[in-house]
Amino acid sequence: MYRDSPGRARIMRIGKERTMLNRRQFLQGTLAAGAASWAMTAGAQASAATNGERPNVLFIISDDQAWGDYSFMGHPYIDTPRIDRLARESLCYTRGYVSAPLCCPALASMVTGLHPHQNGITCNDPTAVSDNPWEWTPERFEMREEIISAIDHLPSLPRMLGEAGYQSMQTGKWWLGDYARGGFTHGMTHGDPERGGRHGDEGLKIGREGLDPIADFLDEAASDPFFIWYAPFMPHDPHTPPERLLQKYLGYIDNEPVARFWAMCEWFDETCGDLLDMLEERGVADNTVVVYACDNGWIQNPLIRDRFAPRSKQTHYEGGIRTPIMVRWPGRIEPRMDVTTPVSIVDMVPTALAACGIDTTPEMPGLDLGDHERAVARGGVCGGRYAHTARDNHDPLANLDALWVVQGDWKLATPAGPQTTVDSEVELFHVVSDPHELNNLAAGYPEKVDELMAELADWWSEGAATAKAAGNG
Ligand SMILES: [Ca+2]
Repeated sequence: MYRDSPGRARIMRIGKERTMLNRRQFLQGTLAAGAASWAMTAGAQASAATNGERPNVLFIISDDQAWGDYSFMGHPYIDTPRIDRLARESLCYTRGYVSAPLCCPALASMVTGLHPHQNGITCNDPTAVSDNPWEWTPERFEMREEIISAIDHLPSLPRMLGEAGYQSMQTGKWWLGDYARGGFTHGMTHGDPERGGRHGDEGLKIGREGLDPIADFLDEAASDPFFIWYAPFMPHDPHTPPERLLQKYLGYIDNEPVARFWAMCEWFDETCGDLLDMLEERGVADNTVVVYACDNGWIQNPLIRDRFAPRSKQTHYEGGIRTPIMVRWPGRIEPRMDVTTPVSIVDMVPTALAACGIDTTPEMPGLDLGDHERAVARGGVCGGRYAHTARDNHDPLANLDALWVVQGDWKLATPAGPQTTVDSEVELFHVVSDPHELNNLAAGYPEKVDELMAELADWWSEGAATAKAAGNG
């Protein structure tokens, strides 16, 4: 059993102290100061650079794929030749972590560079109005609007790049209303609830139905530097791969739900290849920074199609939070496979901004992943686990379930939050030797537990304080 410690005591107080934004205060425009700071930063940099010096940026974001579901990560059956090649050409960190194992908060971190307890986006959907979590009423749509309106004021990568003269294209998953609210100049998602707006609507066709909208965007935006958000609804369910791929994987395993998921991973890989080929064919691949990550994990339930197994999506275990994260910039970032350094998706925005010569905002905790020495020196990363459906629409903190820290070879996870539904013990895993987290070593290493608890508490309070400094308190 773990001992009482100052770090543990501080984590137990989370939610009892009002360290985080109240949603209504947030909506009253209290983020204006933060918004002004990013605009000034981006504007200053824009005047100092010319178009020819600035690279393009492409984010490739997988949806619901576990860290091991790639050939280059050692999967015995799934073929991912195009992402394997991207990994070989990249500075690839095989120990990447999401900010939260849930689509909407994870994607929000990828576009704002902030953790959920900083930007207030801590759930997928507002509170349910009945026992049916999928029932929607006008009031619930209003609650969604309240949650997503955060993006109107938060720093966002396409908005910051736009200040520097970039054109930007949103495709695929996007939870935050119309693409323009995120600062994109072009996009597919309208976000209109009357027309099925929730997590991407028209955008969800990308990849599954081809890449024409991106080709059209490139035709139109070729004269300016560009940013593309490619977050297809893949390999996410519905697991509807082409028949040729389904038959291939049914030849490997006599289990259709699993074969379908494996086939989806290869189908997603094919679309990534088509997209990267498109950059090559247009002669812009060498001047494009490609950043790859997945938004959360997935372990296929072998008994039920389109359903996930325990310890994957929505949990703090490696099957939920770990993903390879890679950066490719030919001639500028040396390809390397880093299998030891933990990194985070909150690093994606600082990585893109560094390549484009734009400063991060003071609130962004991440670093430029192209700076390998800094990433190694940092040593570890932290994150949270939050409820899929909000417990209190006006209190983002009420959705917190657990916190975790990965430091070197170790990982600690603890239940946290005033309404947590996680009833596990504090868990300490030596994740390098035990990547499937079978042996909880907390009882045998009380000093390591104390050390990581304190680190976790520091990270949480620093993030919460930064949110306050930006006007969220
Ligand atoms: Ca997802």
